[in-house]
Amino acid sequence: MADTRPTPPATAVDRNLTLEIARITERAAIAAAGWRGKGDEMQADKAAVLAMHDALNAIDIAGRVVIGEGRDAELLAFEDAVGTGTGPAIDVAVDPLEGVTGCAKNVADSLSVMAFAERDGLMRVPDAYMEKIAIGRGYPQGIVDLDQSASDNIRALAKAKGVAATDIVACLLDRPRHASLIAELRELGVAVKLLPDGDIAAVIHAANSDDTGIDIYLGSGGAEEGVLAAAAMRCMGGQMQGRLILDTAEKKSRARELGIKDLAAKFTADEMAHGDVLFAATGVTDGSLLRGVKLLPHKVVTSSVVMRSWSHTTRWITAEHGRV
Ligand code: VTB
Repeated sequence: MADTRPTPPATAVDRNLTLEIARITERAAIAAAGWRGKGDEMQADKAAVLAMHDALNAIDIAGRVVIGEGRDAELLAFEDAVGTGTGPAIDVAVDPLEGVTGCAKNVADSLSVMAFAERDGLMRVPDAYMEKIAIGRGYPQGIVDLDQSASDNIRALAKAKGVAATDIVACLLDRPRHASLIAELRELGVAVKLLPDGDIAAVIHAANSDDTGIDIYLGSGGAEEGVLAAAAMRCMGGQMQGRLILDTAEKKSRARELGIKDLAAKFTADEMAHGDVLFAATGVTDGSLLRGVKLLPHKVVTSSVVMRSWSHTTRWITAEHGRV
């Protein structure tokens, strides 16, 4: 079949970086895997950060960290230059070990995650929570909205899907702060899936409802994870909104410093991650999205997903890394 797609714009991210970005999350996941089940979150995170940093600095991009390990971090700090410095200008979002607790306890859904975007393609966010809502593709634009109650969102979604509210599966982080939201969903008879961690994977699950059976992601999680999830959503299609929870003067002033004018604004996936975007994740522990790293005597096996927004391509990559 002839490829009749239009040529990507000059600003698009070089598509060959899809393999490079997967190599980087693979390296970070392999490094973290050595710390699975050791009960040491800090060492697990450190190993993933170092491996991601080193792998990232080996590739030919003029990169800049926009979502990173914090302002004062030793490696992968906000605004750090990354890559060899030669090559395309890329904004980078990293979460070397998403779900550190899951890794330290060796339970499900610990991942290494990263996104690349065109310069200024990723929203800068303060260290804060973000209220999030996400559904898959195929629904009318705007049927769910952070300004509607959870019940109204569920009813609208069920109606659009042609099912009863009791057939809707919602997933959210299992946190005390979600108690009233969970009660509201239960009142409607929604099937609630509670996750210990990992709301990037949760948003991906909601976008992938044919495979996962999850219709909607709701609740609050990290703002940085929100931007990474938005990058994935851009690649997969579907709808997402995020709104920062700026409950202290410090968070508000940091948001302003980062250029956010309307502190109460809802942001779409497109606003959080725009232009051409690449997203990659590699499993550290076995999870609902990806298999964890397999450390065998003669090889290491990794399982990753890599996506690109321009082409809406999703690649599932199993890689065998020989040990010599
Ligand atoms: C989520 C989740 C992460 O943080 O963003 C969550 O995706 C939000 O913070 O895996 P709380 O844990 O404070 O609720 C993580 O759990 C990572 O810590």
